[in-house]
Amino acid sequence: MADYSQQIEEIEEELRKTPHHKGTDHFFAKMRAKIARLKDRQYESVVKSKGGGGGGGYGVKKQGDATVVLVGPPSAGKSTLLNDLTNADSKVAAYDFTTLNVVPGMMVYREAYIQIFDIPGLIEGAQRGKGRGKEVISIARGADLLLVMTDVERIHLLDMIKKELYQAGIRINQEKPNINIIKTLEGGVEIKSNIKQDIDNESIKLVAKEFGIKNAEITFRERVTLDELIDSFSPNRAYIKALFVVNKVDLNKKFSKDKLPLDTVYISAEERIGIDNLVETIWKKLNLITVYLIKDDEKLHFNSPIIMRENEKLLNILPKLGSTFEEKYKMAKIWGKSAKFPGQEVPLTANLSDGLQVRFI
Ligand SMILES: Nc1nc2c(ncn2[C@@H]2O[C@H](COP(=O)(O)OP(=O)(O)OP(=O)(O)O)[C@@H](O)[C@H]2O)c(=O)[nH]1
Ligand SMILES: [Mg+2]
Repeated sequence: MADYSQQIEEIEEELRKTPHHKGTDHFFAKMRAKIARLKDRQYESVVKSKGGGGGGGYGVKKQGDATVVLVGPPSAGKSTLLNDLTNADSKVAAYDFTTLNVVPGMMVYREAYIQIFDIPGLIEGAQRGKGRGKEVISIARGADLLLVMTDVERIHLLDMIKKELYQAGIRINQEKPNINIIKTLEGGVEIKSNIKQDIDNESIKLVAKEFGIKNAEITFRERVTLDELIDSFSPNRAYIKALFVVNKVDLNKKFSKDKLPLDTVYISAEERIGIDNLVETIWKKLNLITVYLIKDDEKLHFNSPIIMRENEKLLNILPKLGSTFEEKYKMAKIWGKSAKFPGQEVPLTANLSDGLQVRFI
């Protein structure tokens, strides 16, 4: 395996020595893209050697309606929390690295099956493979929601975790940059943007070239930073929602919440303080909704719920019913919040809403 870390380190060192000004803009764009490319290759080689991404080298399968992963430093109380929330029995102890593998648990809330993964602690340098870093990060990439967790005594470690995740290509609570890249056969790189960009066209072309793109139409629909531009070329970026959790509030009631996001959740996993609020916040962050399928011969009811996501459409229900259903229906009757009147007939491209009752016709 090529020594990517050393190459990355050498370029980073060179950038540290180079003054940043207009005259060195192009050099920086090119080198930062080069680093991103090397990190992608490094990641790909690790995934290959460990046999599969997403579920990761641990060979755990995603199940249920959504997957939540607990990330945090050793001894933050991740396993204690998993045991609170699910039927799992993950080992808890007062020393670091008690958990050495992925321990799955299932939480049932409002009829949704939410899978929760407890994983080994994440330490500084994880992204380069320290501790069980690579495996931990590959599990985290598969999450629908990350619970980024520390305890009252070590709130500063949230920044370390954020940094490690970022370095590993995970973008938390961030939208994918609105840039459209269409590869073409000839004509060089054509750049279209209605919004003035801070990055000049030459830098954009240099970044594209680093990623092996010589001909393309690149359309910007928003103003982006150089990092966001590089992100949009990289195949290994994961955009994942995160919720910050501070544990062990029983130990210290007077810690400062100043630098923490407003929606941070404070708990004591051991004394079960704040757990109900945490569960409700997880549910909200996942944007899950419940819809009810009404068969041809049935009256309206709220039995056999189907868990969907807020941004999905009626047609996204069909694959869950079985392969033969996708051809069969073209319309649906709906009852509930998003129906203009009870039993409104709508096309399958109509949006879902929580509590909606649906009869396909
Ligand atoms: N006071 C207090 N202690 C807690 C709380 N939650 C967990 N602990 C203790 O903290 C220690 C570590 O808990 P674990 O749940 O094993 O932590 P972990 O994050 O899974 O640790 P690793 O598996 O090593 O990464 C244990 O001694 C727990 O009893 C809490 O809310 N309050
Ligand atoms: Mg543990």
